[in-house]
Amino acid sequence: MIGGMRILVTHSEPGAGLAWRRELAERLPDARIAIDAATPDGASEPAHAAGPGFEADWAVGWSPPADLFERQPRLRAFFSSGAGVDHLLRHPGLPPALPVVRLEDAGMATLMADYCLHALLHIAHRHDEYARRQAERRWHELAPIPREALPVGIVGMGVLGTRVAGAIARAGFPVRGFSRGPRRAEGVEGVETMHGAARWPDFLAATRVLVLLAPRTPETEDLIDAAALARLRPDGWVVNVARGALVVDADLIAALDSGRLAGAVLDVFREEPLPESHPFWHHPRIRITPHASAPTQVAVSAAQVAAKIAAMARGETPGGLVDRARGY
Ligand code: OXD
Repeated sequence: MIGGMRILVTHSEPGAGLAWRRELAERLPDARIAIDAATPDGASEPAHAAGPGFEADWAVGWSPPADLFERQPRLRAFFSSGAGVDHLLRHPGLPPALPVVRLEDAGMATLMADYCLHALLHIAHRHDEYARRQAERRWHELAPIPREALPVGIVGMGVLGTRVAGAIARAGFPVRGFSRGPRRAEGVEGVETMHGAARWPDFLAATRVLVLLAPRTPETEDLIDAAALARLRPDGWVVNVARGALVVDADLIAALDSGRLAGAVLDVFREEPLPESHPFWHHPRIRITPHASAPTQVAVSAAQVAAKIAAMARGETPGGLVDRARGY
């Protein structure tokens, strides 16, 4: 019964709600799709905003307002418009039994792989050092770091982690993937996988470039602290494209200042936008991007969400259904 369904788009970023509404409407022409009036696009586009009597069957979006679930008591599922669902699982109003569904790849894996490869090639070809030398007008050639001297450890071997691991392995870097439970990097040649708390110290000790791709859960919060950083190979790097809360900020800075770590490439932060006063901005060994490693590809993602809604309406279990106890 797709024709009569009502979908609410509730997105905290201006412009995103309208884009989602447009793309979903193309794929579900018979559905009624409205933007939450309490979001920026709902406020600026009253013609597309949900009126007071609009009770949605499904909702899609990012960081919904605090009272969303009170206002929408008939929801059958919430679809995250991003890869992560921590913004939803920490929402105080989220009904405990409401199914939460996340995007699966939806075009993000290629972008994420590009971002991580770019960081690795930057490291291997010593571009950070060249940037410092350029500031001093120093002409001095450096030998590239051989790829075999840059073993990469990927934390989180879900859909994105597996695709990134494959791309990095194909580029010739030694790669290990770490996950909470047993998981095979299926079909990915050259990727060794490790799992479980007992293997964590060995995984870190084998890693020089730590790439974080795990979801934020109570288990992963503060996972990368002074003790974890101290286990990495010398002249290590941290590349964080997952969530800022995985890393203890002060411990990362201390490891960089002591020379234990060579550098960090950070795309995500505990507080976003990163506050102007945060020391990461000015640290000479930190490179920052504004949560830009893999922006949601709205057309591909809307097609995926439309297919998942159709599957759920038929009574099927969609891919990407979040296990609320595990947190992803
Ligand atoms: C995310 C995203 O979950 O940007 O961080 O998709």
